[in-house]
Formats: sequence, C-alpha cells, structure tokens
Amino acid sequence: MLLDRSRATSLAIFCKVVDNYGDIGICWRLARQFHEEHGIEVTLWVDDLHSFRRICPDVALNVDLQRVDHVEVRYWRDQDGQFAPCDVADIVIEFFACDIPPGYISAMAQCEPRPVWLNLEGLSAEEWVEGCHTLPSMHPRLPLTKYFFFPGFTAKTGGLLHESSLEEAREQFQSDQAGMAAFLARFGLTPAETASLKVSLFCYPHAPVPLLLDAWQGGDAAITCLVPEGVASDAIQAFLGEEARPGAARKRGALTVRVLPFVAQPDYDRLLWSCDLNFVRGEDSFVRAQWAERPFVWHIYPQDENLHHVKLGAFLRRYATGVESLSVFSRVWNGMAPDGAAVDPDWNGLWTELHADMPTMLRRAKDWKQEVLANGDLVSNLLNFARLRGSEAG
Ligand code: TRH
Repeated sequence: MLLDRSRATSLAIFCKVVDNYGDIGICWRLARQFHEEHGIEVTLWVDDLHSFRRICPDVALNVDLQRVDHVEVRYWRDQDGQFAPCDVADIVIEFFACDIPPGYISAMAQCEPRPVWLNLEGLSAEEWVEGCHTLPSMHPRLPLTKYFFFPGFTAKTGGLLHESSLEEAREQFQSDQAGMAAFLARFGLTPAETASLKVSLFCYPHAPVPLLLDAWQGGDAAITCLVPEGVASDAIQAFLGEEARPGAARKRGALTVRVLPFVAQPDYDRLLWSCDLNFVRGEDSFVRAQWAERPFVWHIYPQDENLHHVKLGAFLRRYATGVESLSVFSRVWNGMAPDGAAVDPDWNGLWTELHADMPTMLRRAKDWKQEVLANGDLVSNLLNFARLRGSEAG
C-alpha cells in the first residue's frame, strides 16, 4: 500500500543535547505541540535523559522506550543498523543538524514515497536566514532531499514555537493576583518580596552578575531577584554568604536574592509571567520571555569568534527600536562595548536608564508579540511545508 505523505500522521524528531537544556527544551515543546494540536504520532529520539528530566520530571532515566504526555520517547544511543522502512516516520526532523543514524537514513531511502526530511536550524534574526529557509539539499548518494527549516521573526521564515492555548493561560494567570502570589509563595517569597520589583535571572556563567547585584543593592527600588539553582552560582553564593541551594535567600540594601529550584517547563513559564523583568538566555527561554509580555534582557549563547555578537545586534535592531537603554544594556550584559570601544561600564547608570524605560519596554513587548505572531507558529508552518512537499513527492 502506498503511503500518502501529504497527510503525514507520524513524525520523528532526533535531538542531540549539545549543552544545557535548550536542545531538549525546544524538541520537547515541538513533540508535544505536534501531537496535541495536530494529532501526529511523535517519536522523540534523545541522547540525554538527564537533561530531559530537569525540564520534565516525568521522564525516567535509563529507559530505552517510554511514553510521556502521549509522545514516544526513545533513548538514542547506539541503535544504528536496526531500522527498516516501516520504522520511518512520514516527517523526519533532525534538530540543529545533528547526524541521524545512517541506518535510519538508509531505511528512509527505501521508503516509497520517501519521508519529508528537515533540518531544523537555530533561531537567528539575521537577514540571510530568509534566503536559506526551506532550501533543499540533495543527499550525495541516496535518492533523498533534506530541507533546511529556519525559525525566525519574519514572514519569510518558519516563525516561532507558540502553543495555541498559551495566550489564554498567560492572561488568566497574570490577571489573578492572588493565584500569582500563591505561586510565588511556593518558592518562599514573602508578601514584601512579592510586592517589590521581581526579576528572574537566567544567564550563562560569564554574565557580569556581581556588578549588576551591586547596582541593585545600592539602588532606591526594592528588588527581589529570583535565581534558579545552578545559575550564576559563584556570584549568588558570594552575595548570600552561603551555598546557593534552593530556598536560600538574603537581603542586602535594596536587594533580596532568592534561589529557586529548577522547575518543570510549565512552571518556568509561570515564573516569567510573574516577574516584572526577566533575564533569559539561549534560545528557548529567550522565546518564552517574548510570550510573557514582560520586559526582558537576553544573554545569548556564546559562539566562537564572537559570532553571537552579530546575532545579538541583528535581534536588537529588530526588537529594541525606540528603547535605546535596552540596546545599550543588552550589549554590555553580553560583553559587547556599545560602539566597539572598550568600556568600564557604569552599572548604576545602565540600570537607572533601563529601569526608567521599563514602561516603554512593556509596550514594546506587547507590540512585538503581535508582530511576530502574525507569521504563524513554527509547528503549523513546518507541518504545512512538510505536507506540501509530501504531496509533490507522492
Ligand atoms: O539551557 P540553555 O542554555 O540552552 C542552550 C541554548 O538553547 C542554545 O541555543 C543551544 O545551542 C544550547 O543550549 C545547546 O538555554 P535555553 O535555550 O533557554 O533553554 C533552557 C530550557 O530550560 C528552556 O526550555 C526552559 C527550561 N527551564 C526549565 O524548564 N526550568 C527552569 O527552572 C529553567 C531555569 C529553565
């Protein structure tokens, strides 16, 4: 019986965890959304169940095959040579150009019709992305074509991961002050901390956290900084004067620092929705902060030869229009001198400017969200593309 790939009903995602939680964080969101919103049978191949379990505590370790939230999760270790055409999904996604098992590729080549094979790339606001989005690449030996699929911020890209139920959930949460206070109280926040300016802090270890904490401590505004365990540990430990474990907290001057446990993904969204300002990093928390409709500052994942500075600049040119203080603050936060010159940043000044611009940042956050959501969501865009390619092949 010939399969009809234009009505694709199954999908495989291959995820290699290079670092941290973003790779699996994104793949897990993709997997759930394909199933929940489009009824697709999803198999998620992942090579690191420990990272996965941090963001999704239902995941069991050292299990080859498990079902989590209706997604088949396969522990990807050495399964090459074990694949037949019947194992191949209608749509195959390799995440961030990870090399999927050669045996799976051979099985794909034996399928009739062939699956739609996509390489889902990393997110960037750079202009070249539009020219590369959906470009095909022929396999050198086998009758297979792989397509590059780029998430992005414009209509000529694949858009961003965004669940259809997200807006309603966020609006409901943010309009329920008592519920939000109860959520924060779970982490030990006192009423005074809940009433203060709440900042969540998620960044890489090289961020200049001690300097920012100094500025906050000596400032006028009461600030509560919520830091997930394991983030900026040295700086947080120095501030606390004790180990930065969940529950640890200390007030100095205007600043209270409180260490939070690393929570499951849905609670991390709620944390972003609860705070007045979010410091986020990488790719996935960066996108979630955009959906929170709250001001945010991005710590970008570092790359060789400071390539990430180019990416940061590209994003700020699109996002920080009309909010110069955010642009300057973000560059300095990421180790980038504002005009390419070496600077000894004045963190009090940077913070004062950013703080004063927070109402403008809030308005920008709302407008930006409407702008990027007009491009559709990544999962729907990807499925439409795959089904179109599938109908051409069939
Ligand atoms: O963890 P990251 O640094 O991941 C990075 C980036 O994705 C980067 O682009 C990639 O190349 C590199 O990994 C390999 O930051 P990111 O992308 O924000 O992912 C964090 C994930 O962790 C995200 O899904 C949110 C989730 N999270 C929780 O579930 N609970 C928490 O308490 C926190 C702080 C995060």
